[in-house]
Amino acid sequence: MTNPLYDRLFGKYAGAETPFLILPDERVITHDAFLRMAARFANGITAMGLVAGDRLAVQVGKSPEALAVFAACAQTGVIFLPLNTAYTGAEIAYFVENSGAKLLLCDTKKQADLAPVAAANSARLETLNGDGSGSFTEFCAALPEAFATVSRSADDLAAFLYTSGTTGRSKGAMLTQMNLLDNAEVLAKHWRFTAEDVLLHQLPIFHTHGLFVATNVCLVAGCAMRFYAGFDAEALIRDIPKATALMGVPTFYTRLLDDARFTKELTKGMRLFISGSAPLLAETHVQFEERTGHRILERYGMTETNMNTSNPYEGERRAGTVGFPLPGVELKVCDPQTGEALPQGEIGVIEVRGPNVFKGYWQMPEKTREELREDGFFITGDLGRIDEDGYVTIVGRNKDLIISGGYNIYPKEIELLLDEAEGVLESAVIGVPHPDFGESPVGILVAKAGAVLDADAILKGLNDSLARFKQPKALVVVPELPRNTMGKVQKNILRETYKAMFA
Ligand code: MLC
Ligand code: AMP
Repeated sequence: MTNPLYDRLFGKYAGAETPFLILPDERVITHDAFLRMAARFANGITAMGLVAGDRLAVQVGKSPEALAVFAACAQTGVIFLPLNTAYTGAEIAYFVENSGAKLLLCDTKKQADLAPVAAANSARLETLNGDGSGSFTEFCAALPEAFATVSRSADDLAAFLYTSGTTGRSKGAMLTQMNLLDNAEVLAKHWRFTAEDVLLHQLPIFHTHGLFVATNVCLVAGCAMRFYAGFDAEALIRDIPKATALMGVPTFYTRLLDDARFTKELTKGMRLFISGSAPLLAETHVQFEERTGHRILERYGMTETNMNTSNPYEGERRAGTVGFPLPGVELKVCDPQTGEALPQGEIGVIEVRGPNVFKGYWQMPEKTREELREDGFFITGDLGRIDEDGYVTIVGRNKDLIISGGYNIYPKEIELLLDEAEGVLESAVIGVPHPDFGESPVGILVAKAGAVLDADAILKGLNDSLARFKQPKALVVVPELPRNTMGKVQKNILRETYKAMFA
């Protein structure tokens, strides 16, 4: 009986009294203690009637318990479906309905809001709070600390991560055990992680970066993580001398650079700073090196593919590039119209293939066919170029996507809501450079004849439907939207007009 994901990430630590999670109050959870908690949760999930292949949706604050739910899913073969804590009840309703989740875990504060969602979908609802309390942990408290691991194969599904699209609703990316394992093992080796490392973990654990990259790499290497509820610059400054590595989105690094206490002296014991999920400005890379002497290692990935490329550990970490395809990953730059591979140096859509690439979108065979070719290449929608030394540079996107502080925001989702607001004739949402978040959404509105738009009321009206981080940071009213001869809104003109809005 084997279960590759559980065996290779978790099971191998049975009895190991080595530190796994170090909490801000210096409390240590060893690998073995973590495994025992996960086994209790595996017994709990099983007692609640879930079996391998069922979906368990979690919208919970970051905690050791939340992470142990992921391990319990691996051990039981249940598919783990983490959800952004910022999502509204309306957004969660879609994920629960679409995934057919049997169990939904949420914070007690969200319980009243989500009870009707769970009931409408015949899902069980239990609570798990950021401090580890809740009905789920109470249910599991007296259960055995051992669980007979359910047999699974590398091709079985391990997780669903929902990702939005340029049109329509979010799609559940189906990730197999192999997708996660292969990538974590490649990355741990590529970035030289060992049991001696201590990773500063301040990313959320409901996305690829914090969950599958940061956590799984540490589990492969056997090292400890200093584990925080979220980004906290004070805690970073305090704890950097006790750590060796940090993984973050570019906002982490620009914020650290804004702090005069972040110096070469402070970071002298650090081995590695890794950035990803959004473009790191070459200028940030240069400033970071000037300040600390460290060259940030930038890598490139996606929910559907895990990590695709990385700058080298040894060798030149080239600012403004995302490095080379990782071992086992094939990457080509293709003509967006024909799909033909383009000659080196030309700009086109990046396509990738390898054991890291997902299995498809849950119950969306057409969407899967549109993006995942029969030969296994996934069309990323990112525009890139490969230089003569083989470094990949992302130059833009062939998809209408805004990335704010590492979170993806699809303009269409916001435009549909703005178009419904009182007095609005039509809208266009664009991404505008933002000093903290990299990019932020701005809504451009056209009023119906005779209507006077109230921007504050329109923004307030989004609160029930749209997570705060997706809401436009500004609304602008214009007489009409610029259109080309085909009638298509020219967002490039709008982006140019408003590019200095947050400068
Ligand atoms: C928070 N807010 C944001 C935001 N995060 N607004 C825009 N964009 C964001 N990313 C808003 C909140 O709604 C709130 O608004 C206010 O900012 C304060 O919230 P907060 O929670 O205190 O913010 P903070 O802790 O400062 O968070 C900022 C952040 C965080 C950048 C640290 O967003 C973050 O951790 N981002 C990482 C995202 C990530 O992990 N992405 C990986 C995706 S995987 P208000 O108005 O209510 O005050 C992927 C694949 C790959 O992309 O390659 O890795
Ligand atoms: P997500 O769907 O949340 O996984 O976001 C994936 C997207 O983030 C990619 O398609 C890219 O557009 C972007 N991305 C990730 N890493 C980088 C990077 N290092 N540089 C530029 N864009 C990146």
